[in-house]
Amino acid sequence: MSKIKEIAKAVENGQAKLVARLVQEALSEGCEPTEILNRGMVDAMGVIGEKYNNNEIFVPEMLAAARVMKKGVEVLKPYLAAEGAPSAGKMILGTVAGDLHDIGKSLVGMMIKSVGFEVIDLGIDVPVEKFIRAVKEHPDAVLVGCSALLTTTLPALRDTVAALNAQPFRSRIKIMVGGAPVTQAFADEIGADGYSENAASAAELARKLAGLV
Ligand code: B1M
Repeated sequence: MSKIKEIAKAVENGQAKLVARLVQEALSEGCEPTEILNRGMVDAMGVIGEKYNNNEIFVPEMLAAARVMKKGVEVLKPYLAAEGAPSAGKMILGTVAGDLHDIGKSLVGMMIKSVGFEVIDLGIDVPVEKFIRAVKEHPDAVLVGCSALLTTTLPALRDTVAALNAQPFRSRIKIMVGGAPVTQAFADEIGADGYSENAASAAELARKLAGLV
């Protein structure tokens, strides 16, 4: 079995210590960090989602897989995000109210950091007011990123963007949204400035929205 497949299996089986070792070994063997991330771990989370849909596994197993993925990402982090790069601007980021999914949002944050932004990560289950407070507290923020992973939290995403759109500071920020159930059409409909499908394209979009490209 290739190292990448071993990593995927370790994520699926909830083996945190094993995944940390395998990721380190894969890096030493010259595997690309993005390949380890996408083909090893993100694809495995897709398999976990499928199994959950088919009632083959339940929430505790999903949680275990998420913990393992976080361990693997910890090992990969220095290879994905360039720490200490000059700041391209400041971004406020969070997963919207009612939504506890943080892996995708955190990966987006890491990739955006890697292209030079300072990222203020508000975490998960972030109420509208907290987004607004953070933008007020950081007058140099140029981007706000909102993540939603559940179809049931799309209304919270809509409310968050609507509330940000109604603020006097609106003209100084650009709003970007993403997450599995979010589409470009939905982003347009709710009045966001941009949508991206994954963490790599989110970093490109951040640069574009900030006027850097
Ligand atoms: Co949840 N969950 N979950 N879950 N969970 C999903 C999302 C689901 C698709 C699984 C399934 O049914 N197949 C399903 C949603 C169905 C739907 O609404 N359509 C689901 C469900 C139903 C639930 C619960 C309701 C289950 C329950 O309790 N009955 C519950 C809800 C809790 C809540 O939030 N209130 C729940 C709970 C959980 C756990 C807590 C157990 C755990 C999360 C732990 C954690 O994050 N710390 C969990 C997990 C792990 C998943 C799956 C398996 C994996 C999510 C993940 O981390 N993916 C997921 C199935 C799946 O995704 N295939 C699932 C990997 C990650 C890299 O991808 O998050 O998509 P993703 O992020 C991507 C892009 O979406 C994009 O870039 C990221 C990186 O490339 N992106 C952005 C994300 N945010 C962005 C923001 C941007 C731009 C791009 O700009 C700002």
